[in-house]
Amino acid sequence: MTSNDRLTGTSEANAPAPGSDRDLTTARMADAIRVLAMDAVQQANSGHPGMPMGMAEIAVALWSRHLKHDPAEPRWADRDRFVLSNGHGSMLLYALLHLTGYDLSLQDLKSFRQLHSKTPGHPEVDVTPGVETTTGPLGQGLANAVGMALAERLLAAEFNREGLPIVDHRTWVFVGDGCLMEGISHEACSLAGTLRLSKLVVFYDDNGISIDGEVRNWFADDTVRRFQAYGWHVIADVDGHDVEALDRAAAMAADWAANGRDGRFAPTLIQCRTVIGKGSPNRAGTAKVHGEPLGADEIRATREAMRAADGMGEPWQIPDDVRQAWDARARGASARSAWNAMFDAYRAQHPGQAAEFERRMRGELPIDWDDIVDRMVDDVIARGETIATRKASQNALNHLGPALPELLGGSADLTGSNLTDFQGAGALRVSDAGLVAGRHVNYGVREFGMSAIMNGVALHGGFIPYGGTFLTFSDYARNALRMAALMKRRVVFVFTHDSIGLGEDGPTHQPVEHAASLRLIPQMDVWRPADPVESALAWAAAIERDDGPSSLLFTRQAVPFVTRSEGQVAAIRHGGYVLRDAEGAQAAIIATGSELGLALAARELLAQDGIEVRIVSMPSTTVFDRQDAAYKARVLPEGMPRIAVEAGVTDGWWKYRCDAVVGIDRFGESAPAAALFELFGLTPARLAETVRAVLERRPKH
Ligand SMILES: Cc1ncc(C[n+]2csc(CCOP(=O)(O)OP(=O)(O)O)c2C)c(N)n1
Repeated sequence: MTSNDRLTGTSEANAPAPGSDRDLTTARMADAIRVLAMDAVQQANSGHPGMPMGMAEIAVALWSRHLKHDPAEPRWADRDRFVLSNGHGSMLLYALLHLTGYDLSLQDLKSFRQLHSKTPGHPEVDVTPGVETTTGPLGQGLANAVGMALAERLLAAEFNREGLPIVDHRTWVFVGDGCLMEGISHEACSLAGTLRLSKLVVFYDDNGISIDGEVRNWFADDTVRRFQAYGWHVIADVDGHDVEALDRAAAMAADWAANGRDGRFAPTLIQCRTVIGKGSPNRAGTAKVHGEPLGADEIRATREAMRAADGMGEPWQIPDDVRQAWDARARGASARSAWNAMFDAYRAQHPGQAAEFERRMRGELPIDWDDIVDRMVDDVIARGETIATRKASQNALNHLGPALPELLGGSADLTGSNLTDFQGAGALRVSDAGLVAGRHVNYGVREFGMSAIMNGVALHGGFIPYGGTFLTFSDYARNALRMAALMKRRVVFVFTHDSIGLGEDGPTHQPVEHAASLRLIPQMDVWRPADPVESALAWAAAIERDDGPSSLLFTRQAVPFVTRSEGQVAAIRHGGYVLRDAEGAQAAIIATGSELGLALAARELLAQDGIEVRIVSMPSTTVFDRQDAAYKARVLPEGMPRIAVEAGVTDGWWKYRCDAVVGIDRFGESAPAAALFELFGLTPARLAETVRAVLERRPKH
């Protein structure tokens, strides 16, 4: 038996006869998408008409017959999630949101791609109501969707009660050839298959065209068998312009999502054979229609050629019957009120759980959060341990994990190195019936996939995802980190083995430029804590931050515990603070992470020579940079020479107007850590020497 179904033609008994009212209505609905996409791209003089025109019937089938949503409440917790992974076709989504009744006017469509419009070039979450995630970098939307489907399953397992499935929705995705060519689609779909995320349904826009032309010259995979090999259900060879066939495929996928297929739960791929730019007499089926306006003549010819476009003859013209057919507000309102009634019953029977669900979906921290942090910090200080900061991170998680059920951890196959699991976390596992819930996800060796999946988990709501890998592999994940920052989502990226201090694994594994390069990403907070106290507070800051991601950089090697006053502990939250000072300090050493210990030792050496220095610990430059000018001037006073030290590239430190920066502007070497710190001059003696040299260079007052 082949495990894919073939659905072709409309010959089934319940399909409307060609030319029937229903057939005409669906054709007019699809043509409405086409004209809006053509007109908007033409007006903006940029954009991608081909995909919306080619996926119009798929959109009709899904959005008018299957998608559970309420245009009046785009944030309804139990809505189906819809992800346009091929985000260049943004006009498809904008047309759908406009036509189904979201707060997106025709005027908004006319402002497509203009400054501050609600219709930016690619879909952006929080800009347009109904857009679930920011897409455009191909493949990542699909990975986000895997995260959404994972979050749905886990929340359902945690909160649903007998007869009260308050979490029960599907995640629908549109992808094109580009998404499936991208490597991240392999990472994400392989994991989705393994985890049997049956409520994930992907429509593949199999049009054979990408920007360079016919994809058979560079993308000849057997996609159906590829997804079967991942363990997915596949519905192959669906005519992507036959709404009835698409409807049946979606219904089948929805049935399998709920009940499994022959008892087997798996995500579903629906392979839709389409023609890019369908409807355009001269451009359909060509790469030319992918990403440029059709032009006035071709638009006119397209309008004339459309069989069902009566009343759509002028730009932006959508007749009332088409608007009514698309309007999803009544259906949405009734679906949501049914859910509200269920939730009321849930609240009556499980008041604590209901409140907790609402808290989680709002992304609020528990009421006793401050106490949780205080207890954690008190414990860390009392222990006073000299340990690796990765271990300190795990100790923090042992406090935070049990107290915050929304924390969902994970690692890209480095759990024992990243120390991302906490006591009692429980590993997420699968059984024949689906997921066996746990609080730690083994993402496998899939750094990019993990990161984009975590973004999807955060976008879904109900969880604060975190996941670990080695810092040097942050590059693999980089665009997902950027997307988390762009989308301002609370995702915590744990990066251990943060310098040459990892030692023998050598330059392939020793990050040099990574801390500096993560700090370049706007809206990304980067922490490189120096000891268990700073590690705990870095975690607290990352969790409290609800408007962006954080990268937490931890050492492999042990670092000395640092004593602090209460005021200094509090000041860690400013990102940089004065840790040691002296009357008449002649210079400030700024240090992060494992180099703080070095700076403290250099200070001792200098003191023996009668040179007093101030030590500034700077666990987070990104947070420090946001402090007000007065605070920054107190920490780094004008006129006090500054010497920065970090086991990484020096570039980023010059912005603090340093007199010298001690760092590593080359790749590392394979050797024990101590030998490497020696080799690169990262020793107390060399640092003290640098300070002396700076002071000698400075004019004496
Ligand atoms: C990661 C990434 N690489 C490149 C691009 C630029 N790009 C946008 S669309 C596209 C081709 C996509 O082809 P396909 O998915 O088949 O879309 P269609 O031609 O069907 O619209 C490319 C290369 C991108 N958006 N993201």
